[in-house]
Amino acid sequence: MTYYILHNYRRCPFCIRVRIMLYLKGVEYEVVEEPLRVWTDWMREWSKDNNERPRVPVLRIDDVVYTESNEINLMLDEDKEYTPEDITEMRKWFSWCDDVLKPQIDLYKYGANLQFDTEENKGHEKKLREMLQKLEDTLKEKTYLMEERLTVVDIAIIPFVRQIMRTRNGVFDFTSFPHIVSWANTVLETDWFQNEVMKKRQ
Ligand SMILES: N[C@@H](CCC(=O)N[C@@H](CS)C(=O)NCC(=O)O)C(=O)O
Repeated sequence: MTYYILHNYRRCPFCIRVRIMLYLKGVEYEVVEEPLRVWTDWMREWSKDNNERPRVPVLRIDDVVYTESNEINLMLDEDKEYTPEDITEMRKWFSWCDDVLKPQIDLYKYGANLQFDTEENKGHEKKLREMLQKLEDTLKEKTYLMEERLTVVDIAIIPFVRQIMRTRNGVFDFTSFPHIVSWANTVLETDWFQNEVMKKRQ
């Protein structure tokens, strides 16, 4: 029998991506919690041997080790047939999320150089709103980003929308992004997300 182990940090949006996919695929897995910076011995040793900085998620399937949340999800989703054009479109969304949206969320959350400043935050919020507008405009046309069903692309981005929703007790005003909210809630408000994917394990 194939054995799955996920090195995980509960609130990490990258880990949430993978836990959503594992749930949707019905995969049973063991969780190893990684309190960031106090890595488990396995994690420290694996990173040292592979000359990689320790980061979660890491998914181990028997003896094979997978890193990078979106790559893990594509691999878990391999029963779906995607054309090369689909993959190109998916990777565009992945890099928009990880290289454009995520850094802006970090600025909005923590400030430049982790120095939060109320005045500067207004500028960070404005920029974040401009980015979310792109998502809102796409979701005006369709229920999900790529197909008429939840795909790896939605699963990649929804955990980051959740992060914005939870920053400073939900102060971010989503009134002008109704499509983003209802799209994200097709995952975030489900029982399976709240009780299985976000289950507290320790
Ligand atoms: N590109 C990676 C990013 C993973 C990542 O940055 N994880 C964070 C947790 S949210 C982490 O492990 N940070 C520890 C560190 O960077 O030292 C992925 O998609 O899996």
